[in-house]
Amino acid sequence: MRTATITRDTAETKISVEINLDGTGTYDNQTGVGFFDHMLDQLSRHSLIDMTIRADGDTHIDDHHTVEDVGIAIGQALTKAVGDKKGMNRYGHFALAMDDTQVATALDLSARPFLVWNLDFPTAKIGTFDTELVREFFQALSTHGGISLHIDKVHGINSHHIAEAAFKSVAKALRMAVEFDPRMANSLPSTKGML
Ligand SMILES: [Mn+2]
Repeated sequence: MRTATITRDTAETKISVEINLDGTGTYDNQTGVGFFDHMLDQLSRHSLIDMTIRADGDTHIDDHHTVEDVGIAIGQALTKAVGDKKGMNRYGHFALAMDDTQVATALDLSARPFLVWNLDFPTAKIGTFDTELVREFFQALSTHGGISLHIDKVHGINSHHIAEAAFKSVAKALRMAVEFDPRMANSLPSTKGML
């Protein structure tokens, strides 16, 4: 089983993340930010990566530090859990439809972080949640997970659907990328000799 545990303690947030890449999509995510928990649950459920996440952050200010730092910790856990990447697909993509919305993700677990963000929201808030934090989360995940992460909104008019389709689309693409390709045997998905 490819598992990792990360704990991260700063003056702004205290976070623990446990993941299992070879899981069944079982989750227990409690960050103190309700909408964000809903998104993390989607990330786990549709990637089949088991996740247990706890965050105690300075949400009396706003949700920014908590969302960003959970992104950092999940990224670090992912980097640790994929190990040497031998036999792994490495690439993943998924165009996900949700009612009015379609979000397409293409990603590469390349260890070369790069976020291409082509997604906007019609509203600044989803309930009390700032929609701009969705980008902050994926920026942190990309940087600390070593992911070339391209997220495109194809269309969509409802902010809740747009955010949720983004998380689900990334989840499905991650599911593909971390999966083993039996024909690769134990070789590295790169001609460079390292990844
Ligand atoms: Mn929802």
